[in-house]
Amino acid sequence: MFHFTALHLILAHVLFGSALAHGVNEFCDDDMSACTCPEEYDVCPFELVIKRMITFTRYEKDAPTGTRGKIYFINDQGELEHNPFPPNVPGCSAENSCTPANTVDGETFRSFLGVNGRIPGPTLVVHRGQIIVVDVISELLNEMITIHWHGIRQFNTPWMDGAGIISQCPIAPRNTFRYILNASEAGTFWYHSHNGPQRHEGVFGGLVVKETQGDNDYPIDHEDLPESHTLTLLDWQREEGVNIFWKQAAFLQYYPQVDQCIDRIPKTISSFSFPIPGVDGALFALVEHWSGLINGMGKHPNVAFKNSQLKIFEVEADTTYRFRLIGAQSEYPYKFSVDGHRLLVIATDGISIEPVVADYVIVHTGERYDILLVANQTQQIDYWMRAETLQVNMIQELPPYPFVEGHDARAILHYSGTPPPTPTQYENISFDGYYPKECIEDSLCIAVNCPYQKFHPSYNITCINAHQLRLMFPTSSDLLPSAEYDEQYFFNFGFENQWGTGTINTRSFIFPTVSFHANPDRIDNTTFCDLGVSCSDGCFCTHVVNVPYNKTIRFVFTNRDALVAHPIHLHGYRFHVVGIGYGIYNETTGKLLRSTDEINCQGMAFCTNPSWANITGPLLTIDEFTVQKDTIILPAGGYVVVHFVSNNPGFWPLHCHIDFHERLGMDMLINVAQPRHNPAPEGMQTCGNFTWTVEEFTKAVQFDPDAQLVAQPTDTTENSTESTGSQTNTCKQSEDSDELSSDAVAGISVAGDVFVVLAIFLTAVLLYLALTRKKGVPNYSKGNIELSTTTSAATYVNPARAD
Ligand SMILES: *[C@@H]1O[C@H](CO)[C@@H](O)[C@H](O)[C@H]1NC(C)=O
Ligand SMILES: *[C@@H]1O[C@H](CO)[C@@H](O)[C@H](O)[C@H]1NC(C)=O
Ligand SMILES: *[C@@H]1O[C@H](CO)[C@@H](O)[C@H](O)[C@H]1NC(C)=O
Ligand SMILES: [Cu+2]
Repeated sequence: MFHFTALHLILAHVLFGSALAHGVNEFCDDDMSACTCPEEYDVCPFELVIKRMITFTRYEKDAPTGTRGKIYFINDQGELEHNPFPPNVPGCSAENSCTPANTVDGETFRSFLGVNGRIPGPTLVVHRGQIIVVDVISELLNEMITIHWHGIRQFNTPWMDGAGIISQCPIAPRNTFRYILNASEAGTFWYHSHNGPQRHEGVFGGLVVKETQGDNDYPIDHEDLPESHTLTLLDWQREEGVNIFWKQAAFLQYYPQVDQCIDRIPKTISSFSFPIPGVDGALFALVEHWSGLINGMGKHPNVAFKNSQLKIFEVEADTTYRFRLIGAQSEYPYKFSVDGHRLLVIATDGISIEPVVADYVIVHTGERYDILLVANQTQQIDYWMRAETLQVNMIQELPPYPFVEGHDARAILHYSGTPPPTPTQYENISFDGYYPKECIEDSLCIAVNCPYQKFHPSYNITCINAHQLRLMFPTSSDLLPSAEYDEQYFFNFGFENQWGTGTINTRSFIFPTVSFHANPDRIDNTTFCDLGVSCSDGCFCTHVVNVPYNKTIRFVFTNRDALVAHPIHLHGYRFHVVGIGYGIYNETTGKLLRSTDEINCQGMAFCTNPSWANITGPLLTIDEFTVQKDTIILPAGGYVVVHFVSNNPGFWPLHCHIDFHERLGMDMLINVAQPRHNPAPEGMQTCGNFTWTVEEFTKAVQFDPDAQLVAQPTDTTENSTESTGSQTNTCKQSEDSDELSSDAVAGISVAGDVFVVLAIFLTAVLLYLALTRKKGVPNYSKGNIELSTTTSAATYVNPARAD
């Protein structure tokens, strides 16, 4: 498929020495949904061109950006048909070569952000050890943009992280910005806009780093075809991001189902209700679901199957495939399943885990899950792949409450050998009325990564949650944070202030006016949060917490308002998930009664200074198989405890990955070891085009702060959280100045029945996992894993299986 020669290689090297020339990007053009860099390349050049486009519109390729669009619709034969509007505008033809139509959900005619002419952008496929060079070219009219490389840790290059304003001056219209990254680890990553509410308008795509030794980096035989088997999940919105953002900010909620709210002043709405909740009664979002897309394709509930075009994934019978799921949603977690097939979950957030058999995998925004699917079914040729919200209709008093229908994204799994189904055939695809199988008492279904502790027993669905997953390969001892952390920080995520905006410890994030990394000397710290004073009614400020270098850091994320489960993402790191705690449920209804008793908020209405209710907190352990993630669901009413070694200096955003929550202020910066921050390369200090070379990148990665720091004391002196916030802020003063405790050691303690129950539960889980682990003392090497490379998914029995 790819023709390259030694000459190309030499050419590439020569060109990258100075600048990336157009045309080098021969393995990625507008018509490709995936772009693969050949394994032989050292450096992988890509171009991503960002444009605002209109859905259902094909643009003539030779015309200037945004012009000569032709409207298409999906007719009753399921084919794209040209709507001759404006009159006398001819459709696309062999002479008039056009972009794809981007029909999204078959319904919503609006603008979106196209990457290389499509939504989503192409999946970029590279190999471990390669250097990725991406020129992002903005052809936007008035918006600034950045691209964040989600899951890539950017050691020594925090200014390549693409966090708008934080790591760089956002890319202005008609500018080009060159990102250079190291593909140092294999795994499923992704890229997306990190500036304004843009991501879910289309600026995202997969970034898959394959192992270099052939196809498989997992000891179960499988076909790994990231070009064709990467799925991005998106809850597609009815309106542009800024519209929804400002309506939500004004009224807290947004009602796409109410026509009057779109383009007419509402006159008749007398009662508002929150969006439909999940089984625990908590919400998933403050914006109701509109339609779901898999790889940019889906079907709005108003649209007939024959008038939709869905993504079709081909498989050959009796073969095991890796599918990579990427949670690109703006708001809703999706429960992913494939009719008639069980899934073997083998990786999360780019790291391999011990395989877990599952019927459903829940993927929230920011998360990735890799699954193996054994294509061994024989009854049919086509099966539904479903990504459904977890919303339930509480139309009856007691569970099981039925799941909401139509709030889903569909794709098709097609066994090859016959032509794939056409839209007029979609509605004939069904599977016995049950999917992926019937969940009954004798044969429970398994859901991985529930956003709550459990389903009510009446559902017959067992949850295996993120902290119960185990790594496939042990963490090497030098990278393993200890159970006895050095510093502990509490962050309460919610809508806890008098304005109902997104908050962390009652503080709504406001951006600095210059980039932290590009212009560190020009930072105006008068907007910084003063962490030394209380902010009990809420504050708007630039929330920065300083973290010392190379310590074991514990973060405790809490969710005291118990309104919405939040997926929390930390840039620059992959943390170890050592524990998840949950709220208190009514065992009869399965609904949350209140948030956990383990977190203390000093009786405050808004939780500005959370701590453990019981001084030492729960007993938690960590070992070399403790799962690592970069995005974790924080259950409504519960908490998540993560550990990491603070070995990556930089200003790293910590935020809820729900786009609107983040923009509403549920965001902050973790400032790790400021004296060790590598200065941004020359050229990034001003806005405008930025280009640099692979040689310059390679040099920057080798930055050694110790060589520059000879005269400075060790930075353990800056481990207090007070140092950033000496400036004034808008909050009332209060006695309460002990912002963050830093208890030294976790221990056992007893404070109330709930704590005991939870401690027993956690201990039981850990014991269970310890007992069911394969034998042998891990020696930090791959060789100790007992699965042979010929184990097949069909014969593998998962020891952690709950039934
Ligand atoms: C920035 O790059 C674009 C090409 O992407 C070019 O047309 C423009 O002239 C450049 N501007 C400057 C000031 O160099
Ligand atoms: C749990 O729900 C049931 C049914 O609605 C109710 O009767 C009971 O009082 C609730 N229990 C608590 C502790 O609220
Ligand atoms: C297909 O493979 C799964 C293992 O993933 C196994 O449980 C199931 O029984 C197989 N089904 C058939 C029809 O062979
Ligand atoms: Cu959130």
